[in-house]
Amino acid sequence: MKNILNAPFVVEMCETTANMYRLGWDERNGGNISCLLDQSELEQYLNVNDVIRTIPTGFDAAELAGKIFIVTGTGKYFKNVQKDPETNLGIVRISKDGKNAELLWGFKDGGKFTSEFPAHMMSHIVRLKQDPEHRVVAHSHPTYTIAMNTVCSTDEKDFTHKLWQSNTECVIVFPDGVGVLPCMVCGTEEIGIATAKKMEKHRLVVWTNHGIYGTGKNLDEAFGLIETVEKTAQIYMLALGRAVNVIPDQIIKGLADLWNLTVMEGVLDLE
Ligand code: 2HA
Ligand code: ZN
Repeated sequence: MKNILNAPFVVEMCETTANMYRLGWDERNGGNISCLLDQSELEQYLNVNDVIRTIPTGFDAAELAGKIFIVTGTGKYFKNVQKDPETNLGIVRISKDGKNAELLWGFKDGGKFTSEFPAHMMSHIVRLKQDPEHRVVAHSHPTYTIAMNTVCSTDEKDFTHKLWQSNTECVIVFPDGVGVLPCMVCGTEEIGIATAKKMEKHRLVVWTNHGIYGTGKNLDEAFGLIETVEKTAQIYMLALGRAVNVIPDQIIKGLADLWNLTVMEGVLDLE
């Protein structure tokens, strides 16, 4: 067996959480990440028949039965993942009935997965239907994204438009736009269901007064989506009220056409 601490999926989780912490996005225990693993890759590092313990999922995850995820722990700090991955991360397999997660590695101190596990798992279910190559759900509390969401309407077309208007990268990186949820109680099945519903159309979902979810085929893609929103939200907040040059809708359309992208409906006014 190879040493799991050198496995690319463990190393990448360590690097991503460390990057997010250093960027100031994940204070204290803020943020959580889950990544769908390939069983044959995992078998190079672990005997997947050895279940350490089972942890109730708290909701019906049967659609993901047999799927294996590496996930950050509840109450754990992104700041600490790199120095102790085996305590701050866990690898879990969803049981046949979807009621339990079978712990295969990690959460060494008796811990369990993030409180946002329902939102993560429900988002995986929806994103896998949109894109079979989907693997990652990442949640973070990036400062400028939350600031922009504080001063802007929660209308997701308006929020998406403001981002597209502020940085020419935006429509190219997220032509599908950003879904926005109103302020809700987090850590619940209800916010999980609402998040997953938004994920039918968007890879990015803002939780008002809280943070953002990004998804993708790998950690780079999920991180890159959040990073692009956050960079642009910073531009928006720095320029607030003083913008003279916003990107015209014709140019946004031109960028999308150049890259053969289908953009979120109802955002651009091209009359
Ligand atoms: O786990 O970010 O949304 C801490 C959070 C909850
Ligand atoms: Zn959060």
